[in-house]
Amino acid sequence: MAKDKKNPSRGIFEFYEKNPESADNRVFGRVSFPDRRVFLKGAGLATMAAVLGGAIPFHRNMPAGLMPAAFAEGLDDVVIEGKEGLTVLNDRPMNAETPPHLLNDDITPTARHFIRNNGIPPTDVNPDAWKLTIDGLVDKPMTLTIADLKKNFEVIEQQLVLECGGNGRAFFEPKATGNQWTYGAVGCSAWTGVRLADVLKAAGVKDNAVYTAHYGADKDLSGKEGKIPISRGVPIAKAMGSENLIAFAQNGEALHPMNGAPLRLVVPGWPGSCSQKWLTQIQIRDQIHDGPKMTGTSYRVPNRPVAPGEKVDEKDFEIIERMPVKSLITSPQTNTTVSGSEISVRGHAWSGDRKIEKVQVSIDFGATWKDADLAAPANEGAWQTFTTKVKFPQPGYYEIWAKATDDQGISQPFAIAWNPKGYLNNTFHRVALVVNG
Ligand SMILES: Nc1nc2c(c(=O)[nH]1)N[C@H]1C(S)=C(S)[C@@H](COP(=O)(O)O)O[C@H]1N2
Ligand SMILES: [Mo]
Repeated sequence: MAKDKKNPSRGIFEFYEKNPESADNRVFGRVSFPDRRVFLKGAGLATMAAVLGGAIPFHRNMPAGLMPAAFAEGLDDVVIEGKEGLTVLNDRPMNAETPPHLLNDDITPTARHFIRNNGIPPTDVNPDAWKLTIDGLVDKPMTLTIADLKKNFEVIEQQLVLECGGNGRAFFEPKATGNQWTYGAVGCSAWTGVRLADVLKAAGVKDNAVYTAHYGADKDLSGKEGKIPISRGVPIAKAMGSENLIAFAQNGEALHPMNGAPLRLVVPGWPGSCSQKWLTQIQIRDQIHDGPKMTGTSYRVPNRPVAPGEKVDEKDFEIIERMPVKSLITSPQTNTTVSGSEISVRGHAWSGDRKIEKVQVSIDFGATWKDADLAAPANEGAWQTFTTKVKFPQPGYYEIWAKATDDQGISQPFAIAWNPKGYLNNTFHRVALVVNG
């Protein structure tokens, strides 16, 4: 730990970056699940203060095992054209998330919008020749070009939150398989397109319709013709909401190839997987859609409380619908050193298809909370930006926590109930800071 002495404020972060689990053990002593709320004292506190090179003013409140443990290891050598600063979790299929401090804008730039692919995107896409078919239980099946969509329906631009159902998976214990998303499988870009509901109304949805089925042009990883990586859908009532778009532009430009060019669905507030990319067909069905990633444990959670690690029968799973209330601190950046006793805090909050009523911020591990200023959403389906200032009583190590509450009075939890595939983690976002005087 010679390096820690030279730069004590980086020390704790490097220590954690190398091996978060052993760091946690050394700092806190061996704390095993589910008893993670052991408080820092004695040897643990001394080790922590030593690696930090400073005090932890609110150490009496500090719960163990909560250090920013999951520093995603990026595949640094992967370059994605038109994307910038994303952490690549996997490159086949391509999956990349955005570090929270790069999500500071009200409208997420395309270069910073995450990528979640289940298969291999189409290449040599010709937007002028692209066709979307609406069929199944409709009076008038139709096949439309993008020009037809623009000509026949009202074109609107909306700021819409897209979040992967597995965002936050990295923090589940025991570990859930799948992409180890930390915080950044979320974005709120300005999408341009036509309302899904307007197109479905024009096609005339029949009375016995139950669910949509979405299809795209990407290929299965195996490359097998006819095998599709993902086809999900939503209940007709959700599809008829005015918030959902069939989009052909993101932030005023053609869609990025990794975000579904030339045409995609954007179904805000529901798991990102409902927002089919490279969209070619929407079929209306008389049953809950059973395409790939609709069944089994995909985008489904147990319908009852389960013990961490418990094997759950597939019949006890239900489809995830709306995404839960959540917030993200986008400034300051975590694992940094700040100077001065007062700093500005900023971030965003969202809750499925509800509004956010309140965002609170804490610098003392949740002992006290302060209401932040909260902006109205730009439109239905957009996130809401919060800002506030926090004052630190003395130099040392702090964490800034944020907690959002929606218009149904539902708040983010301190800890999340485990589920087998690690979905819907909406615990507080925590930013680690060293404050210099
Ligand atoms: N055709 C197709 N659509 C898809 C996917 C996919 O793999 N193929 N992934 C889905 C998932 S799981 C998510 S979270 C969102 C991510 O959208 P983005 O990559 O534009 O951020 O796209 C959804 N639409
Ligand atoms: Mo997803």
